[in-house]
Amino acid sequence: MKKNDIGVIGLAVMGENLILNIESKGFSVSIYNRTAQKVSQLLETRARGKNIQGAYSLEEFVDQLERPRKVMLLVKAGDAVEDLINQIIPLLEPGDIIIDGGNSNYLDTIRRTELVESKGLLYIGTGVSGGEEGALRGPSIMPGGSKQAWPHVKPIFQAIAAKVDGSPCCDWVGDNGSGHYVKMIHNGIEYGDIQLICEAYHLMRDLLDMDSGEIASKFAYWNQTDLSSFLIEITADILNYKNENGIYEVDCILDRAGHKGTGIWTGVTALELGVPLTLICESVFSRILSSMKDDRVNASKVITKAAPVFNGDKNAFIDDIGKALLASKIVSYAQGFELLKAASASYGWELDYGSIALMWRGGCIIRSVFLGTIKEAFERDPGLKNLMLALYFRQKLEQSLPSWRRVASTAILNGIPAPAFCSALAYFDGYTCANLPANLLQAMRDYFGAHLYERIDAPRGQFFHTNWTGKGGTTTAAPPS
Ligand code: NBP
Repeated sequence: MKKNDIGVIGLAVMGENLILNIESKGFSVSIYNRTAQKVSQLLETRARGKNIQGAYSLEEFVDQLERPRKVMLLVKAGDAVEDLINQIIPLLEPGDIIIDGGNSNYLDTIRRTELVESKGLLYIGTGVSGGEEGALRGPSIMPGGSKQAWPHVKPIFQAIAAKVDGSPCCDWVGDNGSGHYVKMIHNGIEYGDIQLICEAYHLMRDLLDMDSGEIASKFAYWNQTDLSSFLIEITADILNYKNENGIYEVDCILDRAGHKGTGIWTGVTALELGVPLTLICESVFSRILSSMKDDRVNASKVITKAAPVFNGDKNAFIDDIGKALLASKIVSYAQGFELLKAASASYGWELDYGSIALMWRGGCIIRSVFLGTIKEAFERDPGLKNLMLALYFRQKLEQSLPSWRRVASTAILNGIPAPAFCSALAYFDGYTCANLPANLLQAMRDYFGAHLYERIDAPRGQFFHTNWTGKGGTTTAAPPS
């Protein structure tokens, strides 16, 4: 009997839809799930009559697969992945491939690649983005790990991935944990995009006193501009949605944001690698602050502050908000790509930034026209120092600057929190400031800890210490390496 092209373990929302997608592209699939009932359920419903074969033990599952076997896990990240890898390794033969398609932490993927390769097998950790719809109709797929495995999975992955202008939103990312790292940054950027949209909404709702339908029409308009993206599009849909009582559903939703941790991982790696990823970190903190609903309600009663008042030109300010959205988004992506560059250097991944932008251009949650422009910028200049310096983005930032400053300052003056708009602007101003006050900072560090400093009139790398009080000795801390 002919063996199957690939096996998928995990029949929740991602697994089920990805299996149907793979089968629809002409590949045969074996399926397995810890709770066996889900296998028969799927076979009797959406998989009925399709080239999909169920297995009720891992041994049976492995036996159904063509060699080199391709075993894809789509289970909850963490212990489930760990347990399954350990169970399946003894059942596989040299050259077989284990693929983790969940949102695993890239550090786990680095470790697992080493473990699996040490057993003579191959490992791929791949980001899969696009949710339920993407999994079924074409996700963005970001695979990394054992490069020898790529030719075996490439035909399947590129067939099922989203396509933009005929190109699949899937390509090889790099060694070990790079695929999951890129997916993590994707999720971090998603946090940033969502936070910016929410701040724009907040200003229109609470400062300009617009209802959801009115705000929806502005997002629908922005979706025809440089801001055109999946998230802007669904924001218009969501804001327009009325429930059975004729009330905008969004007005009935409790303002407590959830998250599953990939934003936190992104922030942690940014701090570790020394990249100022301010907008994404503010977005994570904003979700955490939103979850403190009871504290916020209490503080709003205890502390008095003036209500927002807007006396200006409403339409002009809405236009300002659109420009602030675009400028802040440019900063967010500039920061995200800076982090990718730092990680690439630190882990030796040799990431291709244009290719990553293309992978995110379709299929995934952050898909947008904007990513096409990022791809072009990196294609034109692969060594681009910072995305903000590319001509298109530089011009957009310069054109948006007055609006962006008006939005940030108006939000602050009216007590409407806009941490993503404001931190993006502060980053922009910091990045474009030739002379920051860190001279004073260095002096303080030298004063209290003899941490040394460089001088503007001496070569970089030459360090000085001053006995600021006349009472200290000449012993200093080691110069920075
Ligand atoms: P879930 O993350 O909800 O995981 C459910 C699956 O994990 C079920 O098949 C379940 O089996 C299995 N599982 C669990 Br839980 N513990 C297990 C264990 N110890 N051993 C074996 N199997 C175990 O599924 P999902 O939402 O489809 O997501 C799958 C992966 O894709 C996750 O890493 C997720 O973060 C990622 N992802 C999800 C989305 C999305 O929109 N949902 C988007 C992108 C990426 P059971 O049926 O026996 O309980």
